[in-house]
Amino acid sequence: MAENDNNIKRGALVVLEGLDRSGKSSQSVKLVSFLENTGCAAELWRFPDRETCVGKMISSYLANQSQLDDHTIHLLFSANRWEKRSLMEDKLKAGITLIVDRYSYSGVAFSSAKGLDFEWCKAPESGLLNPDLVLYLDVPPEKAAERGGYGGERYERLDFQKKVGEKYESLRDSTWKIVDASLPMEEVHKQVKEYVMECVLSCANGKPLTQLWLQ
Ligand code: T5A
Repeated sequence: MAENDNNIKRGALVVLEGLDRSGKSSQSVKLVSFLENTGCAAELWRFPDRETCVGKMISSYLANQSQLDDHTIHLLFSANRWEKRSLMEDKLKAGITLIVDRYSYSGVAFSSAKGLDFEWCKAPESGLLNPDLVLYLDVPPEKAAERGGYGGERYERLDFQKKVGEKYESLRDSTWKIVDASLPMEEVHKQVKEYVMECVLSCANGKPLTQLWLQ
């Protein structure tokens, strides 16, 4: 499928971001099923990937079953993305669209909201694959907190989620689309699928695969 590394016909790298309980997982599942129904090869990915050795350490930390220094857990989240980078590239070059539930932006927003330096947080993410589209599911933290299962994990506190939302604002670039995620689930799906179809078509026609946050 590849023509050359500058302009390859490939799958799209689509990332969903947002506060805890903004609806990322629900929308990711709906998107993959929509794409498959239109005959487009698509896979659902999520970070943290809790199945790897690194992912198990992260999962235990998030469940408050272990304690780690803030810098250490930040680097583990990043390592968890690096360990999947080459497989992601292979899939995209094979024409498979990846719908990814959280990515580097979560890494930077959550760690910098704890007080770590913003640029320091970005550094280990530099060189990962650059998403073609970032869908930010925008919901007031108070509304997200009313949704099912909130409060079970380490970062699910209203005051902290407000800070995370501010950090996300500093990360926005031209690949981002802001979606009103306080609307009913089907309406949110309608918005996101339009953005995604446009992106999938442009990657299928040939688009360079670039790297994130390189100087
Ligand atoms: N983290 C993550 C870092 O600190 N650094 C990193 O590098 C990374 C990758 C785990 C935590 O790790 C942090 C961020 C997180 O705190 P996670 O496992 O993705 O990340 O945790 P959550 O974001 O909390 O994932 P959730 O699955 O819990 O939330 P989602 O996916 O945003 O929401 P979803 O779809 O599961 O929906 C939650 C509830 O809301 C309802 C659903 O039915 C469900 O009950 N809902 C709606 N209700 C009304 N209207 C809508 N539009 C709705 N959409 C969903």
